[in-house]
Amino acid sequence: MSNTQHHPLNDYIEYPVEEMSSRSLQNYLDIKRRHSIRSFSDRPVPKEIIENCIRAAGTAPSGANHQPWHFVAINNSQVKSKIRQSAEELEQSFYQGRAGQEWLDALKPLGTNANKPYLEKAPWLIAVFLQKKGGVSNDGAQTNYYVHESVGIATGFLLQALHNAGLGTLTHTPKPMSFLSKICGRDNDTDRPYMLIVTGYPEVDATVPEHAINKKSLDDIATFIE
Ligand code: IYR
Repeated sequence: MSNTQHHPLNDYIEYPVEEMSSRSLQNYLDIKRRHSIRSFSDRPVPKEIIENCIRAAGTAPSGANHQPWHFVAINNSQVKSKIRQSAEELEQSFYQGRAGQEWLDALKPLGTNANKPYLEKAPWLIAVFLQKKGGVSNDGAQTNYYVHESVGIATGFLLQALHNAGLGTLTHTPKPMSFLSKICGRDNDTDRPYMLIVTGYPEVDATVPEHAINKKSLDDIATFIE
């Protein structure tokens, strides 16, 4: 039987409009400082921080609240090395032509290449998996809904949480990513690799490509119908 009980919304906080205004601006200024970086320090980051960030990701809304995600957080050197090795092999063929010229041209301003030392150096890699089936109890049978949307939102929450905690982040999507299932001990039939998040302290000489700082203006990204 399904549980149809409802609870009062007792953890909602209403702020005065002026405070909403300053909070919305402050949040924009804070998240605007998040940049994808590719140079990480090997300084350790306590597991508890990663746990809290994954807890935050797990509060994301999802289709029928099925929470169709699984996060594998890795700080084991051998496992990170395996991931680096597999990812670099794939990236080599990507950059040597599999990507096609248009894609390679689009990546040029970022200066990326097949070399991924940060996959070993950063203290934590978080592999995000998407589950097409499983339901709330993750019994494997029930269909999950809007899985890409749900996992995308949860991954956004995770990036925001890591940034808010004071960590640098990189979203990494080696293609194809199926090697991650095996390395992370997930069943590829149920758990599809969605994204790999690299996190840790930025290296002191970390840089951000000019191209990546240029964000579209509000006029470009939004239309208001009043
Ligand atoms: N996965 C490759 C290529 C890459 C693709 C996109 I789209 C990017 O925004 C950045 C990189 C790599 O990590 O190098």
